[in-house]
Formats: sequence, structure tokens, C-alpha cells
Amino acid sequence: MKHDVVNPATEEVVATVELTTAEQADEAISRAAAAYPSWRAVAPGDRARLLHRFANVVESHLEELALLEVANSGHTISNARWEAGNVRDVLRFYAGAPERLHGKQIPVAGGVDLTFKEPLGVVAVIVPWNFPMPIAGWGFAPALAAGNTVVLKPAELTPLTALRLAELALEAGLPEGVFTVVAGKGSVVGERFVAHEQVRKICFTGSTEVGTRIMKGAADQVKRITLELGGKSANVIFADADVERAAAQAPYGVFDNAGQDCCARSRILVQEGILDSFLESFQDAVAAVRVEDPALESAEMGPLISAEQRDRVASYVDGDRVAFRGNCPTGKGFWYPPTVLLAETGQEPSWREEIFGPVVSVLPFTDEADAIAKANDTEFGLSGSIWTRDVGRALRVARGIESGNLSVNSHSSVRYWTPFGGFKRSGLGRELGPDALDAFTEVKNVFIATEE
Ligand code: TXE
Repeated sequence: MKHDVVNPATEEVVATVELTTAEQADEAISRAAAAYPSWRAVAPGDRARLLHRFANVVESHLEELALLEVANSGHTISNARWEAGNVRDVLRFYAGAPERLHGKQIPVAGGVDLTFKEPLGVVAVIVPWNFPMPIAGWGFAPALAAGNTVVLKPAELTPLTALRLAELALEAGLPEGVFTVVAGKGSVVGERFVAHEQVRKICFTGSTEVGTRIMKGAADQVKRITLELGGKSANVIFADADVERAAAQAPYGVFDNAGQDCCARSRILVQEGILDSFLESFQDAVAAVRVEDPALESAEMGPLISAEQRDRVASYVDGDRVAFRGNCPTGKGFWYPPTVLLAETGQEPSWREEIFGPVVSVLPFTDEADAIAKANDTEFGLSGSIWTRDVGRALRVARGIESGNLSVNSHSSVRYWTPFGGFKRSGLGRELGPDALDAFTEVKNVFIATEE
């Protein structure tokens, strides 16, 4: 079956992709299983060199990959360049791993005890449409470094960069079957990955709804899973903060990638007393966001991924209190303006549900305890920001918020050196950083008796 891939900024078809059938998905899994014994046997230094070569090939195609992402996903060119660079950096980071997957020697009675970090086998990576390149890399790079082979499914809407990365992997010299990308539907290929006995692990990023379904499906085989799911993160601004700076930065915390970001700080909590001054500065900052053709160097925000997503986003704004909005183009393309709502009770759907679009709500709070309670009044727990000049308060609040990734006086969520993942319904397990390797390995313990 053919599937048209559409440019969200122009609504033009940029490519037509053949969708993989369940049988073809099975064949890809069989090829990955066949490639596994020799891939895991590659000497650590040689595996490291292959991953470095893959990184170098990605580096020599950075602009091509970035332009492909602009056309496929509507990401701004500056973001898309960062995303392609992130794949290169993550490959380099994990290229250091094959030679450092140390086990332990543990003191025991009667002999010697050793632990080994063993690969799992075939790992399936399922990727959403919001960050097609980085999220793919966070899965395949550590998985390959640890000696697993990988089958990867991009989202139906955004398969092009992942398909290109698979070609670049072959060009870099990765053996056939070690890293395979299959474009297909979640209900066909994704389900096959979950059901297939030879897939030992699912590394999934996407909606909490599908993540829950995958967790249930994986239970039958006790299949390993990591889940990176939705978010509804808080941006907490205290009266003692640099309020001007917090307001100037707030658009980047929520409107980046048109708000289609699981780390979007889509709930802004502002301490009473500075609400008016914050809103005044924030309004200027929102008005200044350049929403335009994402291929332009000056673009700061592009369109939403699809007409369906635009309708979904708009449905949250109907009837809610719009404080102010930014601009966006009219005509072709799935555009939606940056929009700021004033919440009243904290019970509004726009305050509670992940909108995944450029819509943010603002609610006042009284003191530290109220800020923590309101930040935690959500089923999610992925990221969040705290703006204050008081270091003690920053740490107290950071420790109080039930969330995997917090930043103080910053909106940064993702650094490939550090662990990334969610509390509560935002997910299970951690990606990135050295700890991610634990999610792609099993610990094996071997005891050797030395007593006669
Ligand atoms: O996600 P899905 P969608 C949230 C966000 C967004 C909503 C829906 O709120 O608006 O989810 O997005 C594959 N078995 N996030 O519909 O459906 C699917 O093909 C196995 C948050 O795109 O979860 C795609 O490759 N796989 C988020 C991937 O799962 C299945 C990122 C994600 O699709 C499957 C994206 C199945 N039964 C959306 N059904 C984040 N945390 O960043 C679908 N898939």
C-alpha cells in the first residue's frame, strides 16, 4: 500500500512511501535476528569504529537530513539542523560504550563471581512524528552499541529521515540486517513488533494511550520495554525570579516545534503579585515569535504536523479564556498561532490534557507549597522549569515536583549526557546518558567454584 508524505507548510506531497505489511515486518525481524549473533560477536573496538563511521557519514549529510525534515515535518531549519546534529552526537557518545560495558567481580565464598552486560537480541524502536530524528537516535544508538540489532518504525506521517538514516548506516559499513527501518502503520508493524517472539525489547515514544497498550501486549512475553510518553509540564515562576527573563524565555519553553513536544511547559504557574507584570512581558515575547515558512533562516515556529492535529489543538481553545495570541500565516499549511489562555480552576481540559500544539495556560499560585501542589496535580511527570534567584528554594521545589527532568532558570530538557524520562504516566525507564545502556542489556552473573 502506498502512502503520501505531505509537507505541512505547503500541503504538497513530497514523497510516496510503500507501507510495510505484517509479513514484511516479520521478514525484517528475521533478518535482524539472523544478523544478531555476528553483530554481538564484533570486537568492541570494531563496533565502536563502525558507530563512529556512522556518525561521520551522518555529519557529511547534515544539511540534506535537515532539509528533508523541514519538508517532511515542517520543523524550522534551525531546529532541523540541531536534530540531525543530535543524531551524530548521540552516535558518537554511544560509540564510546562498546569498550566500556564493564561488568563486576564480586567477593563471594567458595569461588569467583563475575557479572557481564549482555545484549538482548532484536530491539524494536517505535518513533513518533514530533522529533523523528533525535528520538530514533536515542533508541538505535545505545541499542547498537550494546550489541543488539535494531528494527525501527518511524511514524506514518514522518518516515523520510529515518529511511535515509538506514541508507547512511549501510554506507558507513554496518552489516545488512543490523539496523533496519520499516515504514508502516502502528496498528500493523508496531503491533507485529510487540507480538513477535524474536523481538526482545520495545523502545517506544508516543502517546500514553498507545504506550499503555504496548505495556499490556509486552506482558504476555515479559518483553522488556521503555516508554517515553506524554507530558503536561509546569513552568513555575517565583516573584524573586528575573521575571523579564522568565517571560522572554517562556515562548521557547512551550512553542518550540509548535508545541508538539512532550517536554513543552504548557502550564505556566506565576506567583501572585507578579502576574500582571509577567503577562505584560510575556505578551510582547509571544507577539515577537516569528511563525513563518520553516525553510526560512529567520523562522522560529512552523506549522503543525497535520490538519487533524490543528483541529485537535483548536478544540481546546474553543470557549476557554484567550488572554492573547501571536501571529501565523494564512492560506496553505497547517498553521496555528501561539495562544495564551488564562486558567481559572486548574480543572479545564486545556490545563489538564496534553494539547501538543502552541497553546499554553497561565494560573497564579500563592507560595512554595501551593506551587508544588499545583505542579503535581497532573497524571504526567516528564519535565518542568523553576525560575527563582534563591538556590535553596530552587532545590526544594525541584525535589518536590514529581517529574523526571527539571531545569532551573532554563527550559532545557534534553542533553544526551544525562538521563531523560518520566515519572507517573509520562513513562517507564530512562533514555540517554550512560544509564540508557542498562535498558539495552541484561546483567548475567557467572560463579566459578575454586574450592576442590
Ligand atoms: O501518537 P501514537 P500519535 C501524544 C500527543 C499527540 C498524541 C497522538 O499528545 O497529540 O500523542 O499522537 C505507533 N502498536 N504524543 O497519534 O499513536 C505509531 O505508528 C505499536 C506524545 O502520533 O502514540 C507511531 O510510530 N505502535 C509523544 C508511534 O506509535 C503503535 C509523541 C506513536 O504514535 C500502535 C507523539 C500500536 N498499537 C505523540 N499505534 C511524546 N511523548 O513525545 C500507533 N503506534
